[in-house]
Amino acid sequence: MPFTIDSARNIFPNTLTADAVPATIARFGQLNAEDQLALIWFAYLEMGKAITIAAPGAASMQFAESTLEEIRKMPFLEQSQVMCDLANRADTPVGRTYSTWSANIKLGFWYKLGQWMEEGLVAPIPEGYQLSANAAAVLQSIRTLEPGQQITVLRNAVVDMGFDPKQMGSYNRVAEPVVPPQSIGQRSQVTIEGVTHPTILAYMNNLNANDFDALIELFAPDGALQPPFQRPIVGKEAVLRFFREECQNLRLIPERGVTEPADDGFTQVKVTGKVQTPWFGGGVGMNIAWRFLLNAEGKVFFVAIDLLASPKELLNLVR
Ligand code: ECH
Ligand code: GLY
Ligand code: GLY
Ligand code: GLY
Repeated sequence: MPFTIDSARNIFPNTLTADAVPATIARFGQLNAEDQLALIWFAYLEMGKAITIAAPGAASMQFAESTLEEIRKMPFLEQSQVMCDLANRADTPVGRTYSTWSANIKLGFWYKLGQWMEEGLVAPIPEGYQLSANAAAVLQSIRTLEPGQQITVLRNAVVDMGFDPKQMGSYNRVAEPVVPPQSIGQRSQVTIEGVTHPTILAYMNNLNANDFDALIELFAPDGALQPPFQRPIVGKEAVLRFFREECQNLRLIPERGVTEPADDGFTQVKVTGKVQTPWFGGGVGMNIAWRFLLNAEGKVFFVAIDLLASPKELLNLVR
């Protein structure tokens, strides 16, 4: 039977993903807005003792600047209301603007608000704020996650805020400009124990070099990419847009893998290793699996990127 995107999602079914992440996010989503904001504040402060976040670049901050200025000028009560409205996904002008932003702009916006909260320019979480029992339990489970899982929970919480874009009709997406790809001479070349397929090596090397135009040519026209805990993004145009909006300056450090024949002349490849985000650099190595299904022409028909349950999973290459 020929592969479909749906059947491709099940290759290497023994891969153990970090299900604690979506579980935690679901519990977080049940909390009221005040608890959500306070919980993130506490988690962010605690995590900040162990890992350092990089300041967002000016190129991404420019898009949030006028909204940030607007908020800075408000009285504390209004500032708190704006933040609660974002957490509540309320239909407000700020909530609508926020929804047009890429993940990095949303993160940069909160990064700045967090700085201003520390400096006393934006309403703080009230001193002595008592989390509800449920919120305290969610914070406790975040503490037990490994750093790569903690930052994934934070990122998802931030990405989910704002007015629901599905209810907005048509609007222009706002993302930071695409940086030029690294020059050929500067590029690093990965090596992967057990994997020599040129498509896989080129995938890693092109993504590391921000060469999204070369990267997308490795995909089949109807190819798909499934980011961690998300539905597949289908078709070259949508995948290229995702690369340009969300995948700049990542560092992929694949370590090992297996290559096996599949039905219809397809090839399945599982690779495990680390990924670093520009937000935390070498400070956080996420444990990742890539599950590739290549078609008979050697093009990517499907690739899933999974956040693994534990470092032990890096060695799990069984089918
Ligand atoms: C404060 C309190 C009030 C409320 C809020 C606050 C601020 C919170 C802030 C949070 C900042 C969080 C950040 C998180 C960043 C996480 C980044 C992650 C990146 C993961 C990337 C991966 C990439 C994988 C991929 C690979 C591919 O091969 C294909 C592409 C792709 C405190 C004020 C809210 C400031 C900065 C988790 C895994 C490998 C799929 C992308
Ligand atoms: N500081 C990391 C970024 O802007 O992506
Ligand atoms: N990484 C420290 C904590 O949140 O527990
Ligand atoms: N979206 C890329 C990153 O957060 O690092």
